[in-house]
Amino acid sequence: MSFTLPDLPFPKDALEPHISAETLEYHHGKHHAKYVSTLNELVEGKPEADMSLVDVILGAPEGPLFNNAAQVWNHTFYWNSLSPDGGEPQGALAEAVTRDFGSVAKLKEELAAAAAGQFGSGWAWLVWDGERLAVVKTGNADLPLKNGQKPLLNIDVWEHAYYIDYRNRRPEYVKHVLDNLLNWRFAEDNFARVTGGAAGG
Ligand code: MN3
Repeated sequence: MSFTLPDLPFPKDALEPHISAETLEYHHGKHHAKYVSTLNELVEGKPEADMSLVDVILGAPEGPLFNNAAQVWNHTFYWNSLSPDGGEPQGALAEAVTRDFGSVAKLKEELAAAAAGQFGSGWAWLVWDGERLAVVKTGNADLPLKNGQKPLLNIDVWEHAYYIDYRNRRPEYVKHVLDNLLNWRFAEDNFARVTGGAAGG
């Protein structure tokens, strides 16, 4: 068994003008693909080859196995966190956003600050910590699952996510994502799953 690169959940040009097809060509077709192929090289002939990706991540010490496995997971989650028609949060998630942040606008401010404030490569996340929603940032390949938090959405802030389209202007890339591309249906599905559909209860 080996780990595989999932297809993008949308056509390569679907996120334009905010994220170009050229960025996705590299980000999915080169970077994500490379994490998958390196992971497969690292687990070849080892018990991890037959484990789930999450089990590999949670069981790996700091180092190449963790980094590549986590980056495979982080990127698949990121593609699903993006959508050309993400809309606004609805239902139980919308209620939780209002309770825990005050408004969707405030949540987006916190995500923008986390994304801008991550020094060097990493990720900004909306998570469920078991009792409330929270915004967190992680460095390099690190991810909230390691801390027992349940991710609902993420934003890649590695330079390869935005350098073709925005050069060094990370906040501009993040603003375009926050205002146009967040897949709230994906976040709602994750929220229902991790809260057992009993949000706020
Ligand atoms: Mn990336």
